[in-house]
Amino acid sequence: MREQLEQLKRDALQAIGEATGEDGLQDIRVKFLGRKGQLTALMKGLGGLAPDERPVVGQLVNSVRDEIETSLEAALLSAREQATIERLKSERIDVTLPGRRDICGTKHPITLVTEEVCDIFASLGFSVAEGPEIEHDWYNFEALNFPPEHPARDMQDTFFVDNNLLLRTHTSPVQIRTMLKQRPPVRIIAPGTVYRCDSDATHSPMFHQIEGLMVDKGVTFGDLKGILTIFTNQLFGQKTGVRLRPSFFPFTEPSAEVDIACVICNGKGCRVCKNSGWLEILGAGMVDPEVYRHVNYDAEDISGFAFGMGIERIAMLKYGIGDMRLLFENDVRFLRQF
Ligand code: 2NM
Repeated sequence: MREQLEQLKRDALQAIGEATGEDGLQDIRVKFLGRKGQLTALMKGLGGLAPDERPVVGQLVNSVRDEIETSLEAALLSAREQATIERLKSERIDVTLPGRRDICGTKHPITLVTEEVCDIFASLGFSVAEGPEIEHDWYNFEALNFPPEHPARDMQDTFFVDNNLLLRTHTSPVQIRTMLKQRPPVRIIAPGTVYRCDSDATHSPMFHQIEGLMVDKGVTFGDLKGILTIFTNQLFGQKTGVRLRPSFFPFTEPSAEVDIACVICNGKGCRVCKNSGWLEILGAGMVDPEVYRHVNYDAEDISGFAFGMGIERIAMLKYGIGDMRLLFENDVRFLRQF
């Protein structure tokens, strides 16, 4: 029995020496020390020994178990250490490698121009107002003094949703809604998407506008000219020439078109300005008393001006974009440049 115990110990210690990894060592523990292991099997023989031999051999069993146990623990410890070293080696990262950059979008030129125009008018005391893109005929035409038979009200020019519902053809209904909600002083700009039944190389059925409105006691045409000159100088540069030409809109009287000196040829005449040296960028005028009547303002008490501009045209002039369709194709090779 002693011999068997010594042999078992030698076998176990050898196996421990040859084992690789934690799993192998756990298998050895089961094989030699487990409930159905070799040492347990040997202990069954204790009963067959002479009574005076039992304690001695019993002690030997204990010491063999302790020795195997100690050796196993030591081997397990170093196996775990080795595993950690291997893991750290395999997980090592090269912190000097260049990082992967997030793909980052850019703002659309229409957004950039809208924000810039809004910022300029914010600095002049205007706040941003918004409204629905599907409008009632009344807000889009009637309140703005369009006569019942005006051509803009035609199916040819306007997208109708229903009898009296349409896609707004300008953002002026936002001004009407604002005036109905709020008494003067009013100082707002209304940026937004508008729709017209028109589609060719130079017209998109969906485009963008910013309109503005200032109403207060004693607002004059001089204020209109001053504010819009400050605006064009901020947007296109201090030395940009500005001129006003008489015009007509149903909702303003008098009305004007605002030109800037051609930003391409500096007024000398080129293809973009059709050799005139001037570019039309704004429509404007003193709000017609008929509009005030529709929103219950007293035209004897207050006055004001309004203006409107197309964002696509301004974006094309500002960034030198030759074809408007580039603004709607959303080709990232184009958009990435902004
Ligand atoms: C323009 C030109 C001139 C305009 C007028 C109004 C309102 F609601 F006050 F009557 N809103 N926008 C206006 C005036 C718009 O766009 C070319």
